[in-house]
Amino acid sequence: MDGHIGRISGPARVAETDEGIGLEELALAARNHGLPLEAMRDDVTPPGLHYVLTHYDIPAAAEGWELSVHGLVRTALTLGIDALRSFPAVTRRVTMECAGNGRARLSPRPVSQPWLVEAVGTADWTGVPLRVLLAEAEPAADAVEAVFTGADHGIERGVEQDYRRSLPLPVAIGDDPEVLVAYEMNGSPLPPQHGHPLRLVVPGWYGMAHVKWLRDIDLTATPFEGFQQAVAYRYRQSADEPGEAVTRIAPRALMIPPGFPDFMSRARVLRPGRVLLEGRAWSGRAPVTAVEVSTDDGRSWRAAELDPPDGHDWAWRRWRTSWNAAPGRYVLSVRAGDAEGHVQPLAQPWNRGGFGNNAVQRIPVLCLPPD
Ligand SMILES: Nc1nc2c(c(=O)[nH]1)N[C@H]1C(S)=C(S)[C@@H](COP(=O)(O)O)O[C@H]1N2
Ligand SMILES: [Mo]
Repeated sequence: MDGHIGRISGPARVAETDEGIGLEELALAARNHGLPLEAMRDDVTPPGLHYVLTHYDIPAAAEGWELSVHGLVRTALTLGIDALRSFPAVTRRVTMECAGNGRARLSPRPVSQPWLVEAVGTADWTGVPLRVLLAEAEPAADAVEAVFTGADHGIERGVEQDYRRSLPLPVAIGDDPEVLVAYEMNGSPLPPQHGHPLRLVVPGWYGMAHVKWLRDIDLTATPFEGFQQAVAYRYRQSADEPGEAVTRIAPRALMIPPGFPDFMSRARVLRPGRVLLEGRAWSGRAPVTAVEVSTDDGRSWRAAELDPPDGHDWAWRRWRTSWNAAPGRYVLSVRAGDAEGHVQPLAQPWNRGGFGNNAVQRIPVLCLPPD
């Protein structure tokens, strides 16, 4: 499972690759999928091309779905979809990225969904701000977290459980970013794989926080210690340290691979002359301020042109530059930096779960001799 971190033995040894684990990874990779990088041409990811990550099975969305808001509140709420739709709707453009994006490049490779760099997508999400629902419910003074439960479940470490994650109350009721209880994606009801009929959208946070098939919100007096919070989704080097929680998205820029593929040489092939290099950049921590491109495998860098802010503060931004390609072999890279000074590293930030690996993308390119 994404965040299934119990089966590797630390940086000094390679990951286990027995048949059972190999098949588990194949099963995950067969049900989930990434964004074809050429889909970064679009501001909003076209239907069906947004990445998908489900840990368990997609639950049936029965008629009469209800969201319950309870626990440390003055007024417990039970809201059907029509009741949620009767609140003023807001739409936010949000880039979502799996915390495991980049995992497949790590060495040793943590055994889990083997993303290269494609676990990302951008959608217009419509729904009700969570803070509006919580204001109706009136949290008690001693509430510290909101715990969100999805309708899907499975067994983790021998214990059957629902997919469940929490947010600190200040994040849940914050207005920047504003957390949404969403019922539409790109103007249509949520598709089954993206959480139909309800999901959480937490702008700027890695995917695991955006609980799909949302059916329950519980306000609690103590921090949630469940599997997907306290065991999975922690940055740790060894199994016995508590580690740090995985929260916001580290900056990343990606390039649409130019030219066309040659699977034998694993290089992109193109012809000499001017080549448009373009892609997207994002950060869940602070606005992206700079994007740089390298054509010599990271030895030298030059600035790319970054689109100005367009009011979608939690969505990726387009960047582009042009390159005069001469015959030869190259490795193209791109890196983003944000307003808080975070810059993408050249080397992998290794951890047991393979989270937050935002090492720069490398694209081998072969530029052919002139025709
Ligand atoms: N209920 C539930 N919510 C979930 C998950 C899940 O397995 N079950 N996966 C999480 C993870 S790890 C990610 S990366 C995102 C993926 O959202 P998407 O499939 O809509 O792109 O959903 C999150 N929400
Ligand atoms: Mo994820």
